[in-house]
Amino acid sequence: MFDLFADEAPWQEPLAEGAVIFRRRVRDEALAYLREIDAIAQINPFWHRITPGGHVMSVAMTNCGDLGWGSDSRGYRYESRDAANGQSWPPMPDRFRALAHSAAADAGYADFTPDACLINRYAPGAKLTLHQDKDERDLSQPIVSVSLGLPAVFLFGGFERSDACQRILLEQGDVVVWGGASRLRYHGILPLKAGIHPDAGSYRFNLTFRKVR
Ligand code: MD3
Ligand code: FE
Repeated sequence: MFDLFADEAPWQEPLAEGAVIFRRRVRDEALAYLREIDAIAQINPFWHRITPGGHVMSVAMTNCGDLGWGSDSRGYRYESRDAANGQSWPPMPDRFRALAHSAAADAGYADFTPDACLINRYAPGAKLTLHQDKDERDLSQPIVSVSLGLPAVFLFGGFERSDACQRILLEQGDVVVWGGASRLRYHGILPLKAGIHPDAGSYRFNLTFRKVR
């Protein structure tokens, strides 16, 4: 079949105050992103964190950059070493750093210099329950996210866990900048629907760039 959308250019949509979605922004570079993720995971493999409540997270995680997000029975924190093997995190690839900086700038956040990149890996059924990201020191700094592989339904809520949520499909190449009034909104990911993606197989990956310190 002739693919009417094969040459579709990226486009952007305002999501909420302070939040912008850049649809398909890195779609043409997806394989390069996936190869960088593979190289990072060769050194610091994905593993499943334990929540402070004692549950094993369904999302597997690794990190790159100076700091990595972690969780154990004592709480959530950013750490300069991988608790699984005592190694520091691999450096943030130039491509990652440049994208985070340029997407933030295009959304109106100048000078975004992330020091952490959390890499989430979703297998079928993996989910992220509604939460706020508030372990970073300066909440005037945005978070930039990049979605790769299988699509997922993102839940975008309000400032209370019980507030109604918008449902937004995030697909390979989508980049979202979350800042300003959106920075403390509750959000999550519904259980991943099984599928085979031509570039990423049975997984979804998500990068989140953060300025922690
Ligand atoms: C909205 N990750 O790692 S990225 C996370 O797809 C996380 O793996 C999801 O939530 C994922 O913490 C969603 C989109 C995202 C990231 C941070 C946000 C949305 C956000 C911070 C504030 C508001
Ligand atoms: Fe989050």
